[in-house]
Amino acid sequence: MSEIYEYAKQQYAAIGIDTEAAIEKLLATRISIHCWQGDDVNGFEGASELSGGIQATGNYPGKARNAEELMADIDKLLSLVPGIHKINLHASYAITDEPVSRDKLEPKHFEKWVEFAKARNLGLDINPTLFSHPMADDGLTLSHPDEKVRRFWIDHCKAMRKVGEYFGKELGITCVNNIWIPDGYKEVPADRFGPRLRLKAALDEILSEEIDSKYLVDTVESKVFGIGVESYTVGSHEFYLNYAATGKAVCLLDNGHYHPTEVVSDKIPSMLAFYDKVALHVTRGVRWDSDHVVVFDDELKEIAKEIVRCNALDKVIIGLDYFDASINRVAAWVTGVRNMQKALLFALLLPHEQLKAYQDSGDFTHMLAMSEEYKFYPYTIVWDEVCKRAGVPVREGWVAEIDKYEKEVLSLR
Ligand code: RNT
Ligand code: ZN
Repeated sequence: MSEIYEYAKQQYAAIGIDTEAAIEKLLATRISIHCWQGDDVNGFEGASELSGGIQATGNYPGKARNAEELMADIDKLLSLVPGIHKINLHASYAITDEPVSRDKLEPKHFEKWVEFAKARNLGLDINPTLFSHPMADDGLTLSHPDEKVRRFWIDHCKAMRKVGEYFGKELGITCVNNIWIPDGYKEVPADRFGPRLRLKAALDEILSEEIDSKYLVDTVESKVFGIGVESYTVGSHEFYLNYAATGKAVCLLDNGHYHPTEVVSDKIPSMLAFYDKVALHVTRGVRWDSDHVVVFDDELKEIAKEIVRCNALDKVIIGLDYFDASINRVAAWVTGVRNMQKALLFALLLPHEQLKAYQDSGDFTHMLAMSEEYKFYPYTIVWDEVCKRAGVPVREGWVAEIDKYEKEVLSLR
């Protein structure tokens, strides 16, 4: 153990914090890393453009063009972040010889991913893909007025639950199946009720098959608006919050999906007062749901603090969701994952009991003064120790690795 880590350890011990326990907890926390940062949400179906009101802007060279390249990039990413994680897939990343219609996808079309995950001790999560597809051309899927369109997407979502169950069984790690739909209207609609009733019925049918929660957890992701669907979103926060109250699915909160002054950190304890589980898509919206790379900002720290002080590391399912095509994509990935972990470590190193006691006794002077002082405690030294123990580059050491990878691999694509 380095002298400098010993120093940090003592500083924290003096305020009742065990850095060893914090390191252990951090390294035991799997982050669900989204595969789609590697290829701008393209997938392997030869999609010509991203639809559904989301956008990856930029044209940085070197994006992964197939499964082999994406897997190689994931390997590079995993070598640069501490801990063991989960990879979050979309249906559009199925690996098939011939094109397979999304409503006909089966576990066998994801065998290669299971093989990949097994060899690396990873978990796998899944998302049905209800965008970038001719059947979603008008931006409507599960709430579509046409029964045939709804049928296609219902069957797709059912198929993906079976894939998720297969992941859970094969890997022994519960798979999260997240349903996000782009459905909404550009103009103020004439009917807000009908689409929501159709969505509710569709979800009921999709989720009607009992699947052991040891293998699969279903989540539903709400949104406030998307590009081209500015006036109305079928799957709003209230819609899914109430849907989750039926016990059929778990809410997934994406912090890019709320009004600008509304924060997910504050929603976490509200959710935990009623639910055993809540899922997150951690992202960074700049002026809108822009899905910028996650940085070590105040809201990220606040989210991590809520997870830790609610003692909910096993209740809050942490997933990432950003896609930046304007910089080296692997660097973007690594930056966000490491920041999520840094924020969790920062939160694990705070004396929450003491700060709560100040609040409960009405001593807001100490609550504020001490919270501010703790921001300058040596958590960066503990982070270096985490990286050392996990055998990944310390501090900016990983950036040189990316430069090398760009030169030797990405620039040849
Ligand atoms: C879109 C949602 C959704 C997607 C991914 C690709 O606004 O955040 O989670 O980003 O499914
Ligand atoms: Zn999301």
